[in-house]
Amino acid sequence: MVTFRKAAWVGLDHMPEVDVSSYVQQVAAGVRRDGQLRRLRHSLYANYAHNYIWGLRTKSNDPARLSRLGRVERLLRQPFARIGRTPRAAEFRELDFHFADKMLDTGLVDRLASSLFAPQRFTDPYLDGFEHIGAPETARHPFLMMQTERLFADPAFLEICANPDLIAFCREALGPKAALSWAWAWISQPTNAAYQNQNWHRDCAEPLNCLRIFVPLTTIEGREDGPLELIPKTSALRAFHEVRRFGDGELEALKQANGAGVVLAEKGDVYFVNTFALHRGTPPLRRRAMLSLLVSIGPSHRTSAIPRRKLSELPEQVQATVRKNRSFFRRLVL
Ligand SMILES: O=C(O)CCC(=O)C(=O)O
Repeated sequence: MVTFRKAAWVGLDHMPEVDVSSYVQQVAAGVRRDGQLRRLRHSLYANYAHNYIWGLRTKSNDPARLSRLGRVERLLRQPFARIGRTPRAAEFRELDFHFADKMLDTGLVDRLASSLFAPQRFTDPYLDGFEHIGAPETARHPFLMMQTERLFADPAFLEICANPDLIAFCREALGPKAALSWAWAWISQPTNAAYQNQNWHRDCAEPLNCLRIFVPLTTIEGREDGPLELIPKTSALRAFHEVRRFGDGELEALKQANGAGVVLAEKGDVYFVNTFALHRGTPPLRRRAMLSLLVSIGPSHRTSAIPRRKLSELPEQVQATVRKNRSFFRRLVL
């Protein structure tokens, strides 16, 4: 369960989430440059993002309120944008879901999967203090998260984010101010009990206008691979909007009425989800790897922890796309 924080002034030692390092830690680790102006800029941005989420977004989960606030955000940030006009974006608005067959090159997906399956330090955002150093196969823990800084620096990760059709869909669904705001890569390990996000929930602490992109890094052929399960058309539903996990039994009628389903996918397939809709991961019997991108108009409370890089520091193969889509990458690239 997410621990709901309160609006507050946060300092340079603030960690936006378990194991997402603070400005001070990043400077000490050499992944962020320091300076008086940089501190001031970071401080202002981190406080804006923190309070946008913990002061405004999480005040209430009432879908009607969120929809009103979301409209205000769109009006302020992109007053002339027309969103949801393409058939696929209109369908996404209705269903909370869009599946894109073979959007990515499978070799590229394999490259990121290799980085994730390599021996390294893994943590678990749901379990403060947990770490596993080594190969994933040697861990028994159900959830292994790749270190964020390592993920953001991975050339294959950047190449996936720079897929022109992926960016185009985000703009169709959210508008021209859609930007990459955070990302997670994790391994779900075989387990016979639902762990954390493998229980029904809504994502309740994400920006007002956002979507999540799921990129399976291993094939999801059936139940044994722990597919995402979704109840479509529930992002605007008033029922079940409390911030908690829900039991299968509680949602049975809704699942029947809306046609809940699991998402099977081959490597290279990508799916876009409005994760304010009811969803859950399912416990896999085989090891499963996933990349998920958060794309939004406003920032996530974690966004300020992204050490932004110069365009010239990015791998050459992504520079042209990033240059063409500066707004989409504004939170990653200076
Ligand atoms: O593992 C999955 O497919 C589900 C992830 C999920 O529910 C979440 O991250 O909120």
